[in-house]
Amino acid sequence: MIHLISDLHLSPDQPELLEHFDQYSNTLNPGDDLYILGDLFEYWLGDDAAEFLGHTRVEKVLASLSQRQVQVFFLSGNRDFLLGEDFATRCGIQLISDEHILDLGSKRVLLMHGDSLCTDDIAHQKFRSMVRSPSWQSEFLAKSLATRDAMAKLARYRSEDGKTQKAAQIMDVNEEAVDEVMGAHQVRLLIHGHTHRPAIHEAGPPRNACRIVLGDWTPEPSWVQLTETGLELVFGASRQHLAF
Ligand code: LP5
Ligand code: MN
Repeated sequence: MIHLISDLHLSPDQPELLEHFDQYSNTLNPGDDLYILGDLFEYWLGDDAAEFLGHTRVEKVLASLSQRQVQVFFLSGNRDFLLGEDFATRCGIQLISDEHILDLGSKRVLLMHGDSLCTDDIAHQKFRSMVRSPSWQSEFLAKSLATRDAMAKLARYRSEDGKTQKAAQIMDVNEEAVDEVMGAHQVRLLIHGHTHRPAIHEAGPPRNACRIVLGDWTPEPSWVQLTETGLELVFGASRQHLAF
């Protein structure tokens, strides 16, 4: 079985989120695959900052999954794009890139975090291209943990403040961007997170495409279970199905 989650936004300030993740992890079986589609963490300052941020227990939960033969794949989000190979090695997980193709044999599925699809949000796309550049990242990672933390907190404050002034539509995906990326990868199924608007969007002919949006984990976990014949999206008390 393939499982997909995103947007847990784990933070030591909200220990119940890690409890939920631990409980969810224990429901997965040996041989299962877990895909984390970004924003596992509230924010990430680099792999040398796990202890500073109070995330050592998260490493243990991830490591115990790989010890139980559950393979974990991680695709980073706009909060944890600085998560790297050191962390992955410590936890026994595998990093995958945004726009990852999951090949089910009979079906190819495109996996993304989703923020790159919000192309109407010009401020975010500018911020994204800055912080995703290798030169910006190496400069940032060379700073002290205290400086990085102060910068991240300022960015978080500015982001929350900015969102109060943006229309909801601007913070959703742009349909043309969705069509473009699905066309470029020749897929009919896209699964992403980021917007925290869990849903199954189906586009009839001529596109015959489906876009699945994962939910966040507040107040309850959200996930997708995927097989070759269909999927189930769970959020809150809602369970939605899609047959292929
Ligand atoms: O994350 P969320 O849900 O609040 O909003 C996102 C977009 N915001 C972001 C910014 C992140 O929240 C910040 C993450 C911090 C990561 C820590 C490491 C890196 C530190 C970086 C330090 C510079 O992605 C938001 C979208 C929203 O999703 C919906 O799609 O609208 O986009 C923005 O808010 C764009 C803003 O322009 C971001 C402004 C940040 C300004 C940073 C200036 C800080 C300079 C510090 C210099 C000392
Ligand atoms: Mn996000």
